[in-house]
Parts: sequence; C-alpha cells; structure tokens
Amino acid sequence: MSSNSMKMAVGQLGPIHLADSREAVVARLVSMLREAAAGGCKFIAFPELALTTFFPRYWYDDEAEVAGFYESEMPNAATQPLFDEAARLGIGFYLGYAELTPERRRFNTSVLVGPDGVIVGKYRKVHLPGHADNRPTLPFQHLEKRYFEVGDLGFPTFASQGTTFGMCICNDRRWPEAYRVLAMRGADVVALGYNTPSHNIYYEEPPHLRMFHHRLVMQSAAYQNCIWVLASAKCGAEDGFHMHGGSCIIAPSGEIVAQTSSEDDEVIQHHCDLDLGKRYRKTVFNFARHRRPEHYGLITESAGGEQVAGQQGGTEPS
Ligand code: ING
Repeated sequence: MSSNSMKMAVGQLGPIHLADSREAVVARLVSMLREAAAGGCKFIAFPELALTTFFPRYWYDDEAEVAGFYESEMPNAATQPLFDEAARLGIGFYLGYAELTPERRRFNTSVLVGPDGVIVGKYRKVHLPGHADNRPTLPFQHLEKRYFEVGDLGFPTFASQGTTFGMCICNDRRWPEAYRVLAMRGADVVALGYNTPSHNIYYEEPPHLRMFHHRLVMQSAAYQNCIWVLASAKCGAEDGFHMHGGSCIIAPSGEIVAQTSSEDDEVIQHHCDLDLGKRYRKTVFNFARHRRPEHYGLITESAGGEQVAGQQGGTEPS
C-alpha cells in the first residue's frame, strides 16, 4: 500500500419515510459516521437528498407544500450534530440535500465537508432526469425538473485531506462528461450519492438492468478517468416506493472493491491507494499525450440528439 492512501467509507441509508424527522435521520448518519471513524476511515460519502424522503416522486401543486423538504442553511439546527461529530472525530464527509438559496432558487445539492467540520465546497446537480409535468396515471413520478434548477456551479474540484475531490449526484453518474471534466480538473476521488427507483416508469425494463447499468457507468468512468468512485445509495422502500441499493467503492482500475449487501443503513470501507489513479494517468489515460480535443468539438456544441445539419461526421482524408 502506498504511503499516499486513505481509508474511506460509504454510508448507505435505508428508507426515509415521509413521517421521519430530520433529527432521526441525522442520528442515523452520526451513527454511521462513528462506525466509519472507528474503522479508521477519514472520509465517508452519504447519499443524495440524505435528509428527507425522495420527494420528487410526488406531485405537489404549490410551492408551500414542498418547501418543507429544502434546507435554507447548511449546517442548520438539525444537521449541526453531524458536523460537530465529524469535527470531533476528524472525519470528512459528502452530504446530499435539497437546497433553497436566499434568492429562493432550488437545487439538488451536495457539500464536501472537511475533517474539521467546515464546508470545503458545494456542487449542484447538473443532469436532472425525469419530467416536469404532472402524470397522475404513473405509479410514482420523477419530478426533479419541477423541483430543482439545473446546477449553476459546473463540475468543481476541491483539495482536501491531501487529495482532490469531485462530486456528482445520482443521474450525473450516467453522463461521462461529468467525470471527464472532474478528472481534467485533477479529481482523484469522486463522491456521489443517489436515489434510484427500482422500477422504470417510462418503459418496460427488466429489473436486473437497473443494477447492471448503475455499476456499468461508474466502473467505466472510474477506469476511463483514473479515479476512485464512492457511490452511496438511499434505498429500500420509502413509504412503499422501492429504490435499489448497490452502494460501492470503485478503484481506478474499474474494479468494485467494496459493496453493500443490504438495503438498510450500512457502512462499507476500503483502504484506498490514492496513487493508483496516477499510474493509469501516466500511461493508458495520459490525457495530455493521447486526447485529441480538436476532434471532439461536437460534444460541447449542442445537446445532440438532433441530426447536426451539414455535418455527417469526420473530414474526408486529404
Ligand atoms: N434517479 C435516477 C438515476 O439516475 C434514473 C433516475 C434511473 C434515470 C434510471 C435513468 C435511469 O439514478 C435520480 N435521482 O437521478
């Protein structure tokens, strides 16, 4: 094990029901943070929207009904015990929550917190899946496009605890561009939380594909970007609506080195060699030597999907 290693953890949350208080959830998070610290971990990743149930599954007619799911400060009275315990134990963490800004803008947000309990950086979810219109005939909905704005902070990275962290949130993990920007900004570790329904409300999909795709996108990204990925689920049946688990720690080789086996609160840990990614970045994925951005322009010129008029791709060989 190289001298540059850090034991890190993922703290998976089981269900959070509508009736569950933030205080009860924070107590669960504190308990997992203590377990990780007791195991010698210096960092733990918690899930997306880790303080409330996954409320975008419900249609609410007016803002007043949904306002209660957002945090207007972080930390705040309910979450301060988590920040205090992290500082006492000297362990950093990633925490996802619904953010309401002073200007009343709403984001699906995560923060990176240092081992002193102070927020190092913030990320706001860029890739919002689902729909914004009311579809009452569906068994449940996916209304992140109604309840959140697209993140306006880009994909920043943060130096903390002797390494460089990036953050993603849930659906971001399905989009390779997110990891590539983070890796180009020097991320060695990407923490991401997720809430992923087990049932596809948009088309018939065999359930086993949910877990296959979940692992596929992150394992590919870890290898292609030479990063550690810490993936933390909120899972199990929240008021009867099931979300899959599969929290895991993925090495820059793309291998899953630790994974949960339950759909409850569960801590997994791994001694992460933070130099492992550098080996790949110096050879097979030496970005400076091998990437050819002069051929990649189309990726940032449009969202894609439509036929890009006049460009059938490629240039005729001279
Ligand atoms: N949830 C899901 C996710 O990306 C989803 C939504 C599931 C989109 C499966 C596409 C396929 O994991 C969130 N919260 O983004």
